[in-house]
Amino acid sequence: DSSTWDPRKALCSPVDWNLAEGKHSFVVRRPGLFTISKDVLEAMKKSKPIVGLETAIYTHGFPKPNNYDLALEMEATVRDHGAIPATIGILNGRIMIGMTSEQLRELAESAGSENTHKISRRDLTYHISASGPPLNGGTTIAGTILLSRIAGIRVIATGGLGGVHKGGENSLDISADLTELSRNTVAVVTSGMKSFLDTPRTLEFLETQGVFVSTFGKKTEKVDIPGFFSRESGHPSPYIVESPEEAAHILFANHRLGLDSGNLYFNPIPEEYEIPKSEMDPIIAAAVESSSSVTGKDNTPAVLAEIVKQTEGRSMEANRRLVLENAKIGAQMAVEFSKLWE
Ligand code: PSU
Ligand code: MN
Repeated sequence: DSSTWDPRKALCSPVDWNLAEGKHSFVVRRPGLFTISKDVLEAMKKSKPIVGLETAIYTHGFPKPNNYDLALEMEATVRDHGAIPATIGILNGRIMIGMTSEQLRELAESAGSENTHKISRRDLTYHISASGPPLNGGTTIAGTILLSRIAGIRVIATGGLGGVHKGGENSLDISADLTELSRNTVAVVTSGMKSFLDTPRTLEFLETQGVFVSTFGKKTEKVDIPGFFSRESGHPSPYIVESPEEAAHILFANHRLGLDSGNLYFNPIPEEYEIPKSEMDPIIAAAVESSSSVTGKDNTPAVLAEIVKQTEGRSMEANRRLVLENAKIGAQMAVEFSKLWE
């Protein structure tokens, strides 16, 4: 009975039943590395729609205790819209695909501690195999994409996408979110690149990498790539998608062709929660400036913390609202996708 399958004891993965049932080809051949929550395992077995959720937003985006509250709200929103949430992260050196609320609490409360890190592709193996104290990790979009792919999860809902940083043509600071999108057929629902990135260069990079880039909106209107806190960025979206159903069809076609590349679905922040671009631009510019000495993966959290400070928390509330909207759209896409995959 695979519902009692324990990755720490199992000699083989649940690959057989998953392949037999078709939808979630779970090809983990390294027992002991993954812990799949009971809910997610059950959903995989029954081929129910699943939405992958990242955790860097809890460990390195939202401060405590809001991070834990948001984790619960995200999961509830996915469920309210007919899908099962799979929050993905590293807890005590184990890759978690889905977590209980106690596990979510443990990860969220460990934010800021010296053994809790931000996990992209290059960080993953160290955290599950290093000697020393057990490590925790919040997976970035890149980390979440690659783990979702392994687990057969097709749709991820998140807040802000990493990209090419301003000055990236010199620093070469380009998020692994972009390269990971280029090699895994997973759909990512996001509200824009993080506000302080170089949008045109990020779009160029995504085009080169063959990533499908779209924004939800009306095809008869001009639609921008959203600017995260604001709906506009001044840069038109390459494609416009009108509904989660249409998005699911595009993702499905990508799977059928076996292109191996990812899909981006930008979902602009709802008008009532947006902070106008004119207001955010100077705040962002100042935050980037004051964090310019912080390099590598610590730069993003430093800039975000400064933006929260300068907006007196308004940016955090906007972020919360948009990420919950994305959980809803992600769930609707996963539901539509599962109808096509039948
Ligand atoms: N946007 C936020 N908070 C975050 C992130 C984005 O508002 O914590 C995270 C996401 O997990 C994203 C990551 O994948 O930042 C990108 O970081 P980097 O630029 O270091 O690749
Ligand atoms: Mn970077």
